[in-house]
Amino acid sequence: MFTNKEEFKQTFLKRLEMMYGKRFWESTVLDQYNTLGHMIREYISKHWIQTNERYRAEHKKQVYYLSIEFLLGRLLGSNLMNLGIRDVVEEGLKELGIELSHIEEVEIDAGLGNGGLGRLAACFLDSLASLDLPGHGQGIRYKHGLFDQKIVNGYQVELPEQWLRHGNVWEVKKEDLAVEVNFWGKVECYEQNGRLTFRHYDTEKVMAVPYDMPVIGYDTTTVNTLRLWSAEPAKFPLHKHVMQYKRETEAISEFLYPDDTNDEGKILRLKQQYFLVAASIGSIVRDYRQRYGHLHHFHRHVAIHVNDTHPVLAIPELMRILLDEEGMGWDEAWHITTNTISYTNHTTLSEALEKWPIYIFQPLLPRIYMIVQEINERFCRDLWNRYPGDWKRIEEMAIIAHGLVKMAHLAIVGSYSVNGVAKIHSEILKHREMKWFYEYFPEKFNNKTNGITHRRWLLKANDQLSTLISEAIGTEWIKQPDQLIQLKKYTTDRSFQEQLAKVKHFHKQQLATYIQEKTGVIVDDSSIFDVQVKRLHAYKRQLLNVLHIMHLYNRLKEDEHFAMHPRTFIFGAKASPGYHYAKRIIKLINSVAQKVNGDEQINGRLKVIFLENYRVSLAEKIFPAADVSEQISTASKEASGTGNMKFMMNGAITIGTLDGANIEILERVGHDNMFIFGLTAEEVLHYYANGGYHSYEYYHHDQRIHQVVNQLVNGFFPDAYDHFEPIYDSLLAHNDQYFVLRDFASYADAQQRVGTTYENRNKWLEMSVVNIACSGYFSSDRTIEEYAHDIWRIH
Ligand code: NBG
Repeated sequence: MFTNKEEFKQTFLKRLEMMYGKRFWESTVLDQYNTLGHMIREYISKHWIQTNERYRAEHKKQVYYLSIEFLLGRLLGSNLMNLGIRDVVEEGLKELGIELSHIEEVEIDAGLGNGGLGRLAACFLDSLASLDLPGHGQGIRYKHGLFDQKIVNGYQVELPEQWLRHGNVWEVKKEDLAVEVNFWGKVECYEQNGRLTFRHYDTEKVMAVPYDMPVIGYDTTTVNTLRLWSAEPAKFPLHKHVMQYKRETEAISEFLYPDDTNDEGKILRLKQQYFLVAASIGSIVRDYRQRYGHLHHFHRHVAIHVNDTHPVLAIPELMRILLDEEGMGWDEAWHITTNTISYTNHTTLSEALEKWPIYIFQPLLPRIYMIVQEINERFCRDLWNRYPGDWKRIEEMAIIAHGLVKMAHLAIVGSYSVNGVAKIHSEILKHREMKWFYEYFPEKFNNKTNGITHRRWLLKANDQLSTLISEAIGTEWIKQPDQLIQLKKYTTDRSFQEQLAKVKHFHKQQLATYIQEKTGVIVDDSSIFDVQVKRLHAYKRQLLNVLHIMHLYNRLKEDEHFAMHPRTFIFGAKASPGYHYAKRIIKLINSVAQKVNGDEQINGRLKVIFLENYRVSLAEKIFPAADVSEQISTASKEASGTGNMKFMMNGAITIGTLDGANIEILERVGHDNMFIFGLTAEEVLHYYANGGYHSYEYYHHDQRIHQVVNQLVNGFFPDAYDHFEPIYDSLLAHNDQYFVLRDFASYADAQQRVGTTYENRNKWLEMSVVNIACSGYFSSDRTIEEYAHDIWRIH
């Protein structure tokens, strides 16, 4: 299409005129963005087709990654980079008088996810394509992704997100590939040719219409597919009001649920889950039938991965197709299903374990419910044979019990692989949360420590650091991220350190400018940028961070000789709209910010910034500018974390607990290059088993704690007089479930070490180099290679 700058310019101008019927000088940035997007689509279309043809011709086993969330962010920049045409395009545009970066900024993030789980899915797609692996995503094309967050008077306000308002250049609607999905209705059972046959009738039909997005690998011609399903009315039913039917149907793909731990709006949520699953499996099976005719060897050519329990209905849905449509017997259908499906667990928080009341499940999905019942009965019978008389165990392990369908149990029973997302998390699953299942199915359990795509999070987000690395160790690391380890040679190299410092400072200046634009606050770019960005959740303990900031502020006020390196504490976090406690923490951060930033007496040594609407594109600006990475969850609670890896890869030093993947970061960098504090998971779990601890004692005996906790309620924040009482109560009256006060002293201590270490510039830079050097392991390429080899068996 174009091979050099001149050709690019000509094509671009011609395309723009054709698409918009105007001259280049009349065009808007949005016109230019869309033009570029179309050019890229055209550029890759041949490879997209060829990739699919090659997979067919070679009879490659295909992986389908089913996920209720894909947190993609912006695509223009990463697509240009992966195609290797970024420079040509950038230079060409420059000659036309436009900055590529301005065009990139008009793209609205595709925010079809809440946090870690959704972003992991996006990183995995990037790695699959970049490693030339036949793996595709299937998800829901929500009309509105995760809400836009505004901060008004320090409070979070949610606005509907509208990523599709200017259309989506990356997608292709494939109306001819729509799949019909059935809800409600009745099931009849009759005998045909000597076997029981089931018919689901009088159903409400919804059309699932696929929109395909190309997933472009880095420096390869592989283009995989992310298929997002949109709900549209099918045949209008007679008995229902037409408008009501239309509304109810479209509601299915209207909103992403803004909660990453538990779910509301039960029926709609379950509808979304079945919609995703029925559409995905329907299209996978249709495609498979065309290629192979029958489904007897389905599991040899197809792997279906369910990302957390949300798509777990894939198990009974595949059974339904094999039994009712293919006419297979139960045993064969079960064999195929349980050799096709694999499952990842992403949390042990009990409030997040999905359980559906039968009274909701059964009427909405009557045939699926029958199949789940049968799976449950057969499983319980097997348990009875293995543990005769052990009623308690069987009751605990059953898929259906006490009026609830337990989705995690269904996932384990109906899949061949169950994995956690970091070593400690997988161990907790095996030995605590799912210990009976581990005892029964030990061969299913395994660990796959999460990763992040170093292409977006280093190569794209931090061009300057990438160049510096390549100048030092060559460019192999881009294809083989573990080669970053070569950087270890430069740990004490002064000149390398200085260049690294320069890169960091550049990004800090950029972020400081952004902060000033957005908040009006001027921050010192030579201060320590200490960052905590992630969803707001009690267990992630943003509160511990804030209380410590309040303590620092108190010291600065009380002791004019108190010496500390100036710090800028930066937060970014969305709270689920119904999670009132989390929203109060956001207000607290903003109240502290207001107090601290406006106080001239402390002479700018402390600043607190809350950046609103934290999302992928903002994250790309933040990670490269961070000095300190806050990973301070209550040990045992954060399954893995992936932000921790992004910080590390950009040279930030972690202050963290021994939780999730922090532990594996520590294994690589060692205690000299990380600030570890707080209770261990074992200690935390021991406390829980013994009724918790006495937070009052810490409140009474530690003067610092006493002071900051009192300040929550004594009028210290006059603009929020009663607002922080529930936080105060959570710490004292409710005995501090997340051990904030218990870990306070240890955290304050570690923070002090951070401050003094930073003053030793060379030592700090040395640590930074080590962190970058050791970060290659956390590339999602490594993770995906493990999934491909151990779970999916694809090449
Ligand atoms: C999250 C965990 C994180 C983990 C991501 C990705 C959910 C349900 N879980 O610790 O809390 O990094 O999943 O695995 O979003």
